[in-house]
Amino acid sequence: MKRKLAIGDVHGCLVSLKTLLDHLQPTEEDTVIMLGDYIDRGPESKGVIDYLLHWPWSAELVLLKGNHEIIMAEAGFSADHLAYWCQVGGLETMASYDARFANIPPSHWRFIEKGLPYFETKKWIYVHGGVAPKEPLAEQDPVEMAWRRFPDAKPHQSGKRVVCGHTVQRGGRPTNRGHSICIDTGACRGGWLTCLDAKRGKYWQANERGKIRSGKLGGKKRAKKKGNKKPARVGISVARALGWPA
Ligand SMILES: [Mn+2]
Repeated sequence: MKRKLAIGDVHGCLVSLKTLLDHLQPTEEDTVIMLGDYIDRGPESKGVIDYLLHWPWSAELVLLKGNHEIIMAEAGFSADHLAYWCQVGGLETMASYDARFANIPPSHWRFIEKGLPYFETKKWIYVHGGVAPKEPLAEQDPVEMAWRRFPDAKPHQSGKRVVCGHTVQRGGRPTNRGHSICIDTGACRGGWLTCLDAKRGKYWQANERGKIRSGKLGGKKRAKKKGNKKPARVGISVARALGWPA
């Protein structure tokens, strides 16, 4: 059985990632698409990168780039960049390298840089944040694709449906809006790491306690009414100051 298995934001949650893949046992017929945000906030960012660099499965592995990989790659540019990274979970990543930049091997820096902006199949688009609705994918800005938020998602002109991460779904389950499905379910915040087989509408989730559960994707939900906007976090204002769209 050929499967396209999309996995959401890992954020250093190695136990969740291993638990999920041990359960799914992806074979050479499968493709595993990692949606990015491998690092930051969670306990084992270094371990997650090592695991993916030494991918133990015969399934093809597709690695997308999340906004946290972009932030880490730019952390060395200036004190402001470094401070921003630390605010959004970089401290935990640094801790996983014993708090020394010199301990981050070149292979890990290359890993951080190499992720793709998106991956597409005949019917699906996989991306970290989201896509601009009216532009061909190849013409879109990769940084914007990593930062777009799920509530702003609109159908893409190609007619393909989008699978994304990046925006934590508070209920701990993936959200299906028809044209777009978000599978970031807050792995590093005591939540779940989600893997979605979009074609079959089936998902599996694991957490840091090594638990597994599964479910069927629900029907599309209406967008919630606007209003009651939460105040932006400190990190977001820094991101704006540095020219990153929040
Ligand atoms: Mn993200």
